[in-house]
Amino acid sequence: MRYNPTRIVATLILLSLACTLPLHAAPSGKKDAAPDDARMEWWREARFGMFIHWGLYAVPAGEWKGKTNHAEWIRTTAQIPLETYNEFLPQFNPVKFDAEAWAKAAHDAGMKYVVITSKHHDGFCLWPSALTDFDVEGTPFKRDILKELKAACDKEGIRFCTYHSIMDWHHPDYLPRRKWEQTRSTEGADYARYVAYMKGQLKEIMEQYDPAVMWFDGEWEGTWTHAMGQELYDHLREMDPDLIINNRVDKGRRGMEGMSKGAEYAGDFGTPEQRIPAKGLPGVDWESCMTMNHHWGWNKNDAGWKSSDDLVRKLVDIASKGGNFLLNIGPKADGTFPQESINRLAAMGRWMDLNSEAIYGTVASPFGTVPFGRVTAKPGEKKLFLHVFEWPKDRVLELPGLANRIARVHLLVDPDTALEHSSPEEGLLRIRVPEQPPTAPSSVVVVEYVGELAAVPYVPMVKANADGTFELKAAQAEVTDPIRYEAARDCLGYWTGMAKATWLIDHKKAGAYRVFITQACTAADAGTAYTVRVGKQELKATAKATGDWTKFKKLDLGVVRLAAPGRVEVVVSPDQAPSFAVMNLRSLQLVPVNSP
Ligand code: H79
Repeated sequence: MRYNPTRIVATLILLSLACTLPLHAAPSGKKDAAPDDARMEWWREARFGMFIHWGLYAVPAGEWKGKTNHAEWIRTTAQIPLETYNEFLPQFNPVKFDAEAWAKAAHDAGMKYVVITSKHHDGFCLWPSALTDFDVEGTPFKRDILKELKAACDKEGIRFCTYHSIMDWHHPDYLPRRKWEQTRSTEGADYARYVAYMKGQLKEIMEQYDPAVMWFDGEWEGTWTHAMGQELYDHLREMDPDLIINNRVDKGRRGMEGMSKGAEYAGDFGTPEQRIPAKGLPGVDWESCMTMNHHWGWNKNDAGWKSSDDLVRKLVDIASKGGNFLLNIGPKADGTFPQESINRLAAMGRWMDLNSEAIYGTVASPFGTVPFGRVTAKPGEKKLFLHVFEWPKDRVLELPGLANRIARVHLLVDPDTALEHSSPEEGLLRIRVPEQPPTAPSSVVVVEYVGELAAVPYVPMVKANADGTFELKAAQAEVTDPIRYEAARDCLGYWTGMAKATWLIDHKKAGAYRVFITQACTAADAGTAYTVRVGKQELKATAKATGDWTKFKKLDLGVVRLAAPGRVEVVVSPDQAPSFAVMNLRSLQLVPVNSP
């Protein structure tokens, strides 16, 4: 077979699409919408929460026998025998633990809920459980960490929630054993008895600490079944009808992408881990959980901290797609948060102090990712919040895709000063903004609109150069599937079907224009007939061989006449299905012809 990089890349892209689509399905089964809306209300409003991974693994702090890349998985990643791991019990004495300081740090960062590991995969319990000795009571510390944190959260007005691992590397009845742990006998082990133990512990947690969310994990091993997940979901909801439960209670999670595979699986929200979905997921509840560096549990050697600016923009990105951000802290063995985490929480809090109105209670906007940043929406208040990451140097902010009449535009931090703006024209709203961004890394411009929010597809309009030539670049085209803009080659590629590329030009001068195309095509694939339509006029051509997909040539296609000034659509589309791909298209040019 002939080596064809374009074909290979196209195949890879199609394959990766096939693996990730559809992005989501309903996260949960078997319930009627209305009561769920009431139950989910606070959670949807919240948008920002704190994850806390804390347990015995804070003692080794990620390091074992010279290797430094461990954390909460250390018992397995370092293959530590059970008796050796138990030796962390007498070493766990976090005397500086101050639940009120933790809850206050979450509150001041703008977080509305806290999810703490009641038990991680290692099986260690942060509360004094009557059902095991492998708990905080078995350490010198003895204090009930969940109880203290629950009280502190209540005081700060933060919802207290718990993470609980289904997988358990400590309980003798849990199965399977790790592969490297085959010497630990499974004789007499009874998984059903383990499930009863876990349910007993969950009952303790529910009764003593009344969590608002039960966040399950470690559900993927074969011993845990869909029937068990559904049963546990129903059981917990019966104990507390308001309880919110993540989708890892059941077996429907689609890997680390985290959304559920279908409505037959239990769980109230999807759980993307260490990632943010590329697009909003309308009508689906989801929460991206993420670390501040590369580990969940405390790792003293991990210096890979995300910047505060990055974290603020991630929060905005997630909110603009309709999700929650569950941002992790891995407290140290002395009971304090790492200073790097404290600094980042404080920075996010300073940003939230000025901008939280554009986060809390917002929903995904229909605009997706826009050139300047992201957009959140409050349809009930008829407000859009433009989160500007890239502040425009020319002081003109452009929102593509809005069709509504505009009531008023202002900076979120300066509601009394109305900003000048255009009325949306061809779906483009232009706003005059001050020179400096008020709250970098993301500054919020509020757009109050009239009527129901109406988003329209937007094609940026191309204006003529000084000499009257229109330069229609690949990057500016509006394309249909499967055409894609290839940045590396600066062209429209993957043109393997009857797809079209469209530009809109804004011509001021009537007259004749000569049309040129800059394209590339192999000899084997050349010859596809296509049409360039300029307004109502059509030019017919065939894709020419240029030697290679990466060798571009500029070709003369003929002359068109543009009458009275106005907007004209320019469309390139094949007349026949290509045998492989139509061409790689870099640009069109419309050059004024001087003699009339
Ligand atoms: O608690 C933190 C991690 O310790 C825990 N989840 C976060 C919140 C975590 N457990 N495992 N992992 C992270 C990564 C493991 C992923 C895999 Fe799988 C488990 C790959 C294969 C089995 C889950 C199930 C993802 C794909 C299938």
